[in-house]
Amino acid sequence: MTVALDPTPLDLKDQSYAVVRGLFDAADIQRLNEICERVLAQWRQAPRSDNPPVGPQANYMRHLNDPGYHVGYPQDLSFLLNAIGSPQVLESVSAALGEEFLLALISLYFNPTGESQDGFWHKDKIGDEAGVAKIQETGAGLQMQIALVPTDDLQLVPGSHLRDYTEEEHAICVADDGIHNRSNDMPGAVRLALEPGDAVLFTQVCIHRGRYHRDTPRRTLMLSVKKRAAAEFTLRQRGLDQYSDQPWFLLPTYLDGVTPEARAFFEEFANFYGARWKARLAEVMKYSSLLDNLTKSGANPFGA
Ligand SMILES: O=C(O)CCC(=O)C(=O)O
Repeated sequence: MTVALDPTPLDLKDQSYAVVRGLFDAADIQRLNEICERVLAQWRQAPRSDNPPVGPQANYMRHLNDPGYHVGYPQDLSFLLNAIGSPQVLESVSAALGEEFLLALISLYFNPTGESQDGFWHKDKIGDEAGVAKIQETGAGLQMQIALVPTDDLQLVPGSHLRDYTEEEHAICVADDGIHNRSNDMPGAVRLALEPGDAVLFTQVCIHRGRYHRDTPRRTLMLSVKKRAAAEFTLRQRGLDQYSDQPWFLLPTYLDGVTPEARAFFEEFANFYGARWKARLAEVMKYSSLLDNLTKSGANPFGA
């Protein structure tokens, strides 16, 4: 009998994905799940960014590590950061990429409260960033999804990151303005079944999609990382974007309670983007003090 084995992090370069079983134990997953549930409830009431919009069709939220979601719960924030920066997470990512990498962002995927939908097949649009890595086969970065409840909502086509779309894939993903891109007939697709504490890593440029069924509970924490070469390229070309704009890392107490190993990972991110966040802060200060002075002087800021 042949027993199918999960691809390991070293296999990501050929397979587009890897599975790590039991990355976190049950107690850690329960705690992470409670934290994510609380943050999700707050996000639904008072989102701290408008992308994606809150609503019945929402199925993910960004930046769980925004401290605005943890006011009064500082230990939740440090627990989350310690999990994301834990040795087992960073070692798995490092083995998969084989290259220096930085934090990109932390997200949560969840089942919608509105209509059920099968997601659309796609390769993430990362543009020229895809071409700057030293090891092309492991891509520009990756996504690591950590199951907080049992899930088989992620599907992907192994090996599809190494090539363009086949004719059949093109017909599903791209042709006719994408009207077939939720097809359930993608050739060669695999569905990833994860138990709580298991993780899947996958490269953004493989063909993949999620499933968003109202009655299928989903709580999946996602760490996105970028290779340093890709982060340098994108920062040079486009400056900060909605993902890298995480100025809360400048707060002196932000990493309180974070272990030295995890701290090193996050400090690298903060050192990389810090000057850009500070430059933005200086602009805001310049304009807010101007506005203050205009208001005090009774002037109409929009007058001639
Ligand atoms: O897991 C999902 O629902 C989809 C994830 C996805 O499309 C992505 O990370 O680009």
